Amino acid sequence: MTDSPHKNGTTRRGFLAGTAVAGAAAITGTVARADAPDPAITEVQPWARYLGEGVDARPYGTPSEHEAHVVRRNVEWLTADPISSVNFTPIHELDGIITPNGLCFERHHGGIAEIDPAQYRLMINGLVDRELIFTLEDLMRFPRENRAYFLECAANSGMEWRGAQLNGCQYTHGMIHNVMYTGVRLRTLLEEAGVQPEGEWLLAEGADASAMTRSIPMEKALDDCMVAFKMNGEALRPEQGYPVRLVVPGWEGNMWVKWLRRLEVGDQPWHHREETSKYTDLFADGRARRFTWEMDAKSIITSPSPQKPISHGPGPMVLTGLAWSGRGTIPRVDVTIDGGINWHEARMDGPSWDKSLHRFYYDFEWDGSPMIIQSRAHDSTGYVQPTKDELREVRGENSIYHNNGIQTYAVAADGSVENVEIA
Ligand SMILES: Nc1nc2c(c(=O)[nH]1)N[C@H]1C(S)=C(S)[C@@H](COP(=O)(O)O)O[C@H]1N2
Ligand SMILES: [Mo]
Repeated sequence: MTDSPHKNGTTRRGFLAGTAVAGAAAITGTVARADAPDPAITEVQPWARYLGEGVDARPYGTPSEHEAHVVRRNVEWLTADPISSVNFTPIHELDGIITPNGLCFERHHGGIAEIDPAQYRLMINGLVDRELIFTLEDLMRFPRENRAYFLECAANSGMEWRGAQLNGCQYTHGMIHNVMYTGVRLRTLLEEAGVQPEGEWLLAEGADASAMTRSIPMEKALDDCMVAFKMNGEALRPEQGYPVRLVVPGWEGNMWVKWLRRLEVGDQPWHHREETSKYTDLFADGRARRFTWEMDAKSIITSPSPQKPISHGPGPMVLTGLAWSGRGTIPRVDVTIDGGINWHEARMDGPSWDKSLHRFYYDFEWDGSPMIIQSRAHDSTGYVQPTKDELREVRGENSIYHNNGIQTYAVAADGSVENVEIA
């Protein structure tokens, strides 16, 4: 076997040679321990002294008890009550691009609807040739597809418009998840109903207590929207709209109606609370910015981050994060560790799918001194993620939604990390 070049020019041979000398790790730049004997490897450990649980002990598997801290969390003072509220995906603890089902952030306006799948119905009415009602079983008989898409709430990072607020990317960027959906193209169902020529808008309505409704232009409905019943291979979770939710790729999460019960075809957009007030962006002069559905390109370093400080000393380290765009893929992410003086092209790894999360890494040798770290996404349309100040120049500081500005972290010599802004 040949020596494969390791990062920083350290080779496999260098690694092996290094293990011969106690304390050589720092010198060779390897991360493995050489200070034997290490009881964790030389002693028989407790878990090897007894037979473990058998195959039927855990019919539905859950994470190790040592991962109990990896959970969705909310910020209690953010909303008045947990029924119309939000919690956040622990993105600082995850890797790759897929969000595990139990960790997908939740945003409900009227709590979780608990729907009996046998009583589930989806209705298509309005300007159609045939008004239709589908059962869940009916939906399963149409050709289906599998696609991974991110869902980002338009309010993600919304607390940060006036300056650095919340210490942790879970809270500042965790209103996002990325799931592999299985479902039927919305187009297939609309063709079954026969959309009439004047039918230019679609009203999607949820079956939950909030009966949330959103207007969606027919062009988008006929493009890549899905009526999904599986997430990451299994049934949707109740929190995510069981048994059926609308998937509106690249567009703000609010349009992805959960517990989908009705689709009405009309000739103009509907006007209602969600659309006219809550999810409207304000410009500095008070004018409103409406119909801002596509999510702009954005990125966030997930580790190191305030909840994920550096836990080791100087030497090799992995910086990683997520990037996404509602308009396509992310061919490139830049990373700086000196507050923007030098930018390095990050290493993209994993699938590069349309309107899906992308994973980036920057593998480097940390010299142990403080750093100012940032990431900057470029999407497949050529759009480059703006700084927060560039965004504020256009949108002012009274905005809530669609904050896709570059995040800055200050890393101290002890490895702790803080959410900051630099001029
Ligand atoms: N029926 C219904 N659909 C809904 C909502 C809701 O409250 N009711 N919330 C919306 C909002 S604002 C967002 S951001 C997403 C959140 O999806 P999630 O809970 O899967 O994260 O669902 C959207 N769909
Ligand atoms: Mo949302």
